[in-house]
Amino acid sequence: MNAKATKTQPSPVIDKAAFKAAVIKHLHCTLGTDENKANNHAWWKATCAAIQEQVLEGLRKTQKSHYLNDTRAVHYFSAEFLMGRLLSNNLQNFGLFDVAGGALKELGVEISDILEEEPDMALGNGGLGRLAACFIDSLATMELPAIGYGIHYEHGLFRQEIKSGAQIERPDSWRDYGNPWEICRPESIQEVSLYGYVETKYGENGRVLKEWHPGSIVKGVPWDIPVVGYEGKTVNVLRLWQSEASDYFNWDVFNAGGYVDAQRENVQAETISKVLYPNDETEAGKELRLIQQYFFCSCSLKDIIRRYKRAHGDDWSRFADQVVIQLNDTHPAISIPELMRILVDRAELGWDEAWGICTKVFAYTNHTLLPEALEKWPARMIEKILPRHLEIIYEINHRFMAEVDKKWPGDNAMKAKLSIIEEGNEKMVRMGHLSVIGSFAVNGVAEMHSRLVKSSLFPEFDELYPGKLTNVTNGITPRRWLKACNPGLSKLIDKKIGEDWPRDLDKLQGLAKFASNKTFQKQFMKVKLENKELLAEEIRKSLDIEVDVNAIFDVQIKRLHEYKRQHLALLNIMALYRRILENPDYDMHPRVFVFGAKAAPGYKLAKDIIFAINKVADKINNDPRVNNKIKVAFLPNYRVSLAEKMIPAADVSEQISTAGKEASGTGNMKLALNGAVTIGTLDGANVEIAEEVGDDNIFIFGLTVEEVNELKANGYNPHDYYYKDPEIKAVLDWLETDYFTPGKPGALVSIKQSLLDNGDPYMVLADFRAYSDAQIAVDAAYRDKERWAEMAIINTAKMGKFTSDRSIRDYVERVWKLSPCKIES
Ligand code: 4GP
Repeated sequence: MNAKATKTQPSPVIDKAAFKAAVIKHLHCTLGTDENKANNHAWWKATCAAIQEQVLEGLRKTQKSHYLNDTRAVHYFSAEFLMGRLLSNNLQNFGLFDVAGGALKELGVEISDILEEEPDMALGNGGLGRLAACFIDSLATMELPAIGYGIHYEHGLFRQEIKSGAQIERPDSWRDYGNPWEICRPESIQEVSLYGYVETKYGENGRVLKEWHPGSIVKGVPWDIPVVGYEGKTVNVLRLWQSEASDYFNWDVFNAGGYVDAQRENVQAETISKVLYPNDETEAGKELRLIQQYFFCSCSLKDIIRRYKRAHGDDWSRFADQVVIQLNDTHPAISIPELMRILVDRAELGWDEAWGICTKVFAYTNHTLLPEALEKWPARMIEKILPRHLEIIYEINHRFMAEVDKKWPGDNAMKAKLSIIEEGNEKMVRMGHLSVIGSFAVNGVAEMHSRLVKSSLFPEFDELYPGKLTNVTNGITPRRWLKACNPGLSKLIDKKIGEDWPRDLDKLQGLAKFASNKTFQKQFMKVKLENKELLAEEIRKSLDIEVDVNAIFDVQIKRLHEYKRQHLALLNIMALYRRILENPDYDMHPRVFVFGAKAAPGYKLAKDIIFAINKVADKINNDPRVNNKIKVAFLPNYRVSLAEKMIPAADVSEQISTAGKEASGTGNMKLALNGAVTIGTLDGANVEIAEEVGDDNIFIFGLTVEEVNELKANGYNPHDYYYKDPEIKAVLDWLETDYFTPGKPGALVSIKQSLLDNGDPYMVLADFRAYSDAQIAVDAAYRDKERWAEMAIINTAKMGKFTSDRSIRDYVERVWKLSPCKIES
């Protein structure tokens, strides 16, 4: 190896002997056990406690430096943070992974075993929540003052079991045996008001004063999760709020003999942070969900204000210089009227001054164009839970309507279109409009998505506020998604181009010149093979299916949704199966189709698709005529820690959404970074991935956004494809028989119905032939081993753009205007 390696691996802060001593100390003094009695769980906890010593020291120094420098900070408001496991990440970031591994080995413990003890922190559904986790990793790594704010859900995303092919949801209990990372901060408890009524009073000079008399008060208890940056210098905080009954409210009832009533209040209050809603990209409407949103926003704003006041007292003039708040989707949009309420009703600022502050503080990220995902709340519901906020929303809207009238005089249709309030049978509050109006910047999450936000979602807002709508393409942290999850490839890269790529991912470009080097190709593909062996083992353990590691590992991992089109992949698998049955010599390289996906519990068709994949898998995997050319493995309970095992082993990355529907995608980036070649549509960030890797190193197929729109406008009829293409017809008809579900004909028919009777809303049939042909091209390309290795290497080499450090840099320059803060030791 010939690299002029720049050595910037984090240097270990303590040595093996000291780490070992720390683990033993915690085994004895924190856990009250010893080396002979400890099981893996105890070893895991003791190891966490040992590294937590370093983490907390870093946290203390960071907070002190931020305070002394009175730093401007970003506050990332998100209802979801999909963190996954933290031990390996924290060890890596302190440069202590090998040290810990060595220390544990001397104690007779394998680090890989104890890492498996950690439950995933699954406080999110999918893309949006995992993005938040990658962003706070980058913020800490880039030494930027930042706090993540969210909800301390007692139960995260459900655990998925598969029974007879169908998804069963089980509760997730990530904190059942204690969580070693989190720190409770009772000194920073906040109180949150709900329900009640608003009293209007008149103050000096006839000033109208509003007083909200809440019907209920709950407590927000903060739990801090330290977020360690790479090289461990900055340790920021993720602050998650847990709801509890307010003492003051319950004791009154309790003392009056109402023990049961007091308990009921307790239960109601604690329900707020009990569970994460398991829907991604689906409509709102549930009262508890709105309460959750308000609860964490109100706690977080009060926390920010408390911190600000400690430095600046009642002088609000610097608030917008010190504070920027990023709204991760519209879920935290209720923060806008809440800040207005605090400024106008509590701090007694005039409306214009308050609005001036507000609109310099908030920025909003849109993550989806799907109409069903654009949050709207019944005005009546807001009025009941947050009566004062509804008044404020009306006032914001009233003033905004005047602006609209100035721009488009007398245009009532325009007013109706842009209003925060949607009139109809039931008055609804459009949270997207509120977010755009109350923010100084609005961004989409990939070039194409941001273009569509401007041209189809908010075109008039773009006209009204030129420059407010912008783009920040998503990114992923290479520390978790390459360095930690793929040690084999990371070490190979270190040797080839040096060790500083986790901080500066553009450095991976240096691999491109070795892409056609036979020796490097062999080394690269050897790592891939080893990763495939590990995944094969996982598949064997979990599903009792044997897969050939020389087969193409074709991976589709993401939430189950019609627009992501797992059923398109399924139809192609069925078509391949049929071709083999019709022609036993059908020429294809063996392929293993690996799926991971959770369906929202109430999303019937998504669950039917999971069932269908499993039923088709059963049949194909056990049919000797297939001769092992196809295997299908649906791995249950897809989550961050499973993704970390699947991604390094993938040859092919499936990114096959209907063009215009996937805002960005981030799995596409993780897979390509680990040397998988994408088969995908021109959708979301696939477009930018294609730009980076070049057309020769990606398989693009299918309708473009323009073609999708044109076909829709001309009256798309899926029956045309059904009757024209005999293979499509045969495969869809197959779903109606009992071939895959013996004795139960029609068990899979809902998929056929959605594609024919229901009009195929995501144009699966229109794209089927192009997809199937692209898969044949993938097959051919894979057989040329050297060409394939070159493609895989180029994919890794060209992913520099997709580090979340670059996304954060874009946010800092375009939106947040933040400076890093050096941490004094
Ligand atoms: C997701 C989008 O579907 C995905 O394309 C994007 O990469 C991700 O956000 C992060 O921006 N949306 C959601 C959601 O997860 O719940 O709307």
